[in-house]
Amino acid sequence: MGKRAPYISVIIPTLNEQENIGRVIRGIKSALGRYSYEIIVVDKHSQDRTAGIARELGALVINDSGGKGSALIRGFSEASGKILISMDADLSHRPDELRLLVAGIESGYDMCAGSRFMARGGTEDMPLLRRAGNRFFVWLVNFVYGSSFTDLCYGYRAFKKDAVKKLHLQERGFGIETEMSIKATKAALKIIEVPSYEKKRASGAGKLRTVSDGYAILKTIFSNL
Ligand SMILES: Nc1nc2c(ncn2[C@@H]2O[C@H](COP(=O)(O)OP(=O)(O)OP(=O)(O)O)[C@@H](O)[C@H]2O)c(=O)[nH]1
Ligand SMILES: [Mg+2]
Repeated sequence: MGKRAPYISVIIPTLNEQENIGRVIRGIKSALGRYSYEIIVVDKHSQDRTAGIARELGALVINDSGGKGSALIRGFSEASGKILISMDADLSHRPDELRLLVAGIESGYDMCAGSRFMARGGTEDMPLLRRAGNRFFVWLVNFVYGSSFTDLCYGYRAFKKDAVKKLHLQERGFGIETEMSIKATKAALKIIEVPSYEKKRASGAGKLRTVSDGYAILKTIFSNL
């Protein structure tokens, strides 16, 4: 991590991820070695050693009491890179895909979103109900907003910093990715999807609740009309 203003900011929301966060940060470091970058961990007052481990490994740790969306919004506002990347802390997102996300932005796109459902993408972390829900939401968003996404509720993405500012993101919870995609479409941002392979959460408990968070995502879809 360089001392100059970083080129890339990786923003990681965390809630009790002590078994995973160290490996994630080390993975980012080896993937981004030749770039200048910063790692911002936005932690919801984890009861475990998440914050301590992240700090020891050189990440900037910020506390935030809200949900995943709140953490990402906070992280984006604190970031000083030109390219901002959102990434989960549970090793679902492979650090070796970071360069592909960066390449999307360097090619001139405003948002480069990982997709599990395009050729060479995939997931090993999606039970049937969530898969069906995501598929329905992708269809609904494309139908209502005229977009052509292949994935929606997936948080491994890169943005041009100026583009994030234009989105005025508000979602505090797991609706954040849906909001990003809808608002990027409405703002006519240049969007590209790149294949991503989502691994199973390495350790610890997932925080998303399929039914209640699914309902929140549905509300997000209609509240942005
Ligand atoms: N700051 C913050 N981070 C959160 C919160 N909820 C989840 N996270 C983090 O957001 C990321 C995604 O959450 P997950 O629990 O992995 O959600 P998911 O991938 O849909 O669920 P699993 O498939 O079960 O892992 C992880 O890095 C979590 O630690 C929260 O309320 N606040
Ligand atoms: Mg996860």
